[in-house]
Amino acid sequence: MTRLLVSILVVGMCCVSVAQAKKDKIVVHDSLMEHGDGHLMDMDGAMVMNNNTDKLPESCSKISGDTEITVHAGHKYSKKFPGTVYAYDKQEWHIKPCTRLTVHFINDDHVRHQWMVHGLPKYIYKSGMFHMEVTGPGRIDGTFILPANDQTYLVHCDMAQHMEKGLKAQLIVGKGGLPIPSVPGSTAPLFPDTYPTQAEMYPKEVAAVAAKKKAAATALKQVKNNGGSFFSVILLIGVVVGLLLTPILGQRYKGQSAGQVVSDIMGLIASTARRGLSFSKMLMDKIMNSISKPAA
Ligand SMILES: [Cu+2]
Repeated sequence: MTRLLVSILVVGMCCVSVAQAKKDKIVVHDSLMEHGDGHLMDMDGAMVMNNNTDKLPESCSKISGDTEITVHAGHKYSKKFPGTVYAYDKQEWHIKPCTRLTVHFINDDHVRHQWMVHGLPKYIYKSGMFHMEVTGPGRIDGTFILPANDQTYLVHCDMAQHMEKGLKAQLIVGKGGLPIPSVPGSTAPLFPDTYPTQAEMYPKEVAAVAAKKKAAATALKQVKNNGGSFFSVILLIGVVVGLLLTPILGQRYKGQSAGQVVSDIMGLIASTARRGLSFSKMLMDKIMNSISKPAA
């Protein structure tokens, strides 16, 4: 019986592993349809835009050589960059000018990822772009020819938030140009995160809190020095009540002028006094009635 259960368990685990492996299997998209102008697509979410194997950029007299790179995109590559969700396996590629570059782009995730280059000559590449994308685990191959000038090109995934979450890199041709900012692990961020102290962020508010604490400590000290006299206790209670009421009143009278605040407080006092008098009168009437009422 035990052997039977162990056998069932082992077979079950094997089935789960096989199913997972099948799910993560990299699909090779090698039967793309040519739609014209270097636009290649299939029905399974794979696409290359502006594929170019033979049109020379004006700055090149000939193709200097053929180079192939394999690029991975996936969540697992982001682990070395805290705060990111996705990344390419590399963040920089150095390529010689006028190279015919073939990119084997592999998406390791179960989402849609792209490898897009921007800033290419628009007379060859529509919108100045070379674009590859794969939906789900899969591989796609595309080729383009780089110009002769030393330049650094932005590479990214244009799916919403994917670049901001780490899918950003740079393609450095020749000596390169100005670096692309905020490439994870490679270049300085455009908007660096800083971690200022509260005192640096809110100097007035922090100073006010410190002043209140100091006032409370001074009052307490006076109470101790005076042996807890009646007036000192009253002073301490006043300070504590004041400290407690300050944020409440501050919230209530936020944005109001001093005149408005005084007027509102006077109104509150008058209203409270009227209610107190009214209550006292009602109480007195009841007492008088009960006294003057003849006993049954
Ligand atoms: Cu993506």
